[in-house]
Amino acid sequence: MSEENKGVSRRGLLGGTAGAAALAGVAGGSGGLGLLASTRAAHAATAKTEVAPGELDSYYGFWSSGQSGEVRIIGVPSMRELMRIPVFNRCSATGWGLTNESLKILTEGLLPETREFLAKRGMKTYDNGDLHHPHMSFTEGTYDGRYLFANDKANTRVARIRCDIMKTDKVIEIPNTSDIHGLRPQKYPRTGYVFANGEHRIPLPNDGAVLDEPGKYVSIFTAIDGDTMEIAWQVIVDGNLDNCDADYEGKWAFSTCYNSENGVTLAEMTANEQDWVVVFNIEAIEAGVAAGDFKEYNGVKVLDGRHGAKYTAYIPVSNSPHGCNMAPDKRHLCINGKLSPTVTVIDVTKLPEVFGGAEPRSAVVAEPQLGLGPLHTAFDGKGNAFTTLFLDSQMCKWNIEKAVEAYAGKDVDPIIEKIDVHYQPGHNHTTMGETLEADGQFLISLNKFSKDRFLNVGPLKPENDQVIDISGAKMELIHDGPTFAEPHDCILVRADKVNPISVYDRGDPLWEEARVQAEKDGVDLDWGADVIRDGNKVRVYMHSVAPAFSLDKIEVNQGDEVTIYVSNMDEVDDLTHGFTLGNHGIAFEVGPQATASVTFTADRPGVHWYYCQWFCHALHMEMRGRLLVKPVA
Ligand code: RUQ
Ligand code: CUA
Repeated sequence: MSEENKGVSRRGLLGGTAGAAALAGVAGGSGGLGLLASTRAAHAATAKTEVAPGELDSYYGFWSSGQSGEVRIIGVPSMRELMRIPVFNRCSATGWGLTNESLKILTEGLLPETREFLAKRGMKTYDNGDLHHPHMSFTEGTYDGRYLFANDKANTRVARIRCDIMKTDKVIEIPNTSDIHGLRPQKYPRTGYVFANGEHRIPLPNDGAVLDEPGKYVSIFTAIDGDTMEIAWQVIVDGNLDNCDADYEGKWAFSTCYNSENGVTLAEMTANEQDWVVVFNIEAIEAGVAAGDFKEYNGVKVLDGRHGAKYTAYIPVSNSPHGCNMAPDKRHLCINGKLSPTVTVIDVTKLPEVFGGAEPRSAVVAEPQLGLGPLHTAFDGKGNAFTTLFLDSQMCKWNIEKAVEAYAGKDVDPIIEKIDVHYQPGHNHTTMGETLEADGQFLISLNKFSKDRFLNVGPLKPENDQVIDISGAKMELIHDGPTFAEPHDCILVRADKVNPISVYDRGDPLWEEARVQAEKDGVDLDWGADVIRDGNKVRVYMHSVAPAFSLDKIEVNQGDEVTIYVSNMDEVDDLTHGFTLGNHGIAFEVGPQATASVTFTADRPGVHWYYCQWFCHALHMEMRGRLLVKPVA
């Protein structure tokens, strides 16, 4: 936090207008005039975010949650939290990480060595994650509503969420690399590839043979097939990978690289004046794969894309660039300077010449100086860009074409307007801003600190996501939205692009294993009320129709391995049941027309009640039964 921010309350500084901010400054920033002005501005602004009771938001916001490991769905502009989708975390409400169905998804994509490592610690999968970048699948340059993809920086994974049911359906661990950070789907012709950056450099293979020899570490760029969630190929690069994006023609992917020094300490990593952006030539890489120009590590085809390779180009930019954002004009790629006050604009139509031998910086067509700490840039689809200034705690609106003219020597100022946002904005995002349908309605500023902006909740403060109306000539701050750790990023998707179902299809592949087992056991998974004994394995098939389970008593012996399948046969919208088994750490959700199951060892003799924990009926409290565990002598 900068010196300025330490002393001064910013609560009164953030009115809707520059005038209010100036007045607050005069008043010392601690109430008085500034607070009044900002209160007035807030009243006028409320109308724009108000979505009346019963009315729907116009955008789905998909929010990352950082170290919480989940994705959250937020209605925009109201900023009402609509849902949480567990991904890399363990969820008490839904049973994610506990049910057999979720454990299958969470474990089947792990590397065998990881499974072994976790088993030694008594774990089946990780129960934490660090989810930074949620992005939707694309078709022809815009969101297609099929999937969301997200990275886990903590445990080197990538997950896919099905947007028809808003549940995670694939989680894979990425081999040969460490700590996936930047993640973006291919925009054209479709996704296609999901590009993922391994941020931290490690030896390849990382088996202990190389330890304190950083010169032998590598960073790896991964392309995942978004349809199969298998790894298509990987490319070794020089430097550290950070954020990435793809173009609108399916030709290129880009990654910002800091640490071109290949250092391992802060001083070493920031020594050079310049780092670079790496451009990946998709066609050349695919040809290299077809021609066999790779080595296999962990069953993955790994190409060498270090300096001099035909697969990559390294374009020098200032030290430690961060955000990497492709503009919807299909032409301009914005590389955010972070340590440098500039955004470097690359014209992607000049990239064939760079691959043909032209000087790499010849593709740079603008480099506006915007302010301190540019991190990420968003677009309005009208030729303007909005860049977060982390150190200045501002949002800077600038014009791309004017920046190009200024770089060519013309006396024009590309900066249109700057407004104060709350402390230290990281990502920002505009409505549909990373698609060809960018519509310039709202801009979100995801601010890392909230400090004095809300009621004090103790030393750990929420973050503050602010909504800015960008539809008019002036930016207008219209809403603050506190959020729990740590929304890194979000996307704003026009509501008509997303069409989830309300009731599951009984044929959904999610519970395929239950279906197969029921068939083997000769029972009806839909309408079962059966207990099948198979040695010391017991399989219980129940269904639920409000307000009852089809079994109100289950008898097992101490030491039995018990699997309980619950099928919710209610066909009504919003009629979710649950299954909680008391004093066993077992609870999960069963959506309408879904099946979910859990397996545990019945090693607590006695009477244990199970109950439905999802309010479903006037007799919801009565929706329960007993598990009788007979002690073995
Ligand atoms: S990064 S604050 Cu993890 Cu998206 Cu830029
Ligand atoms: Cu079923 Cu509550």
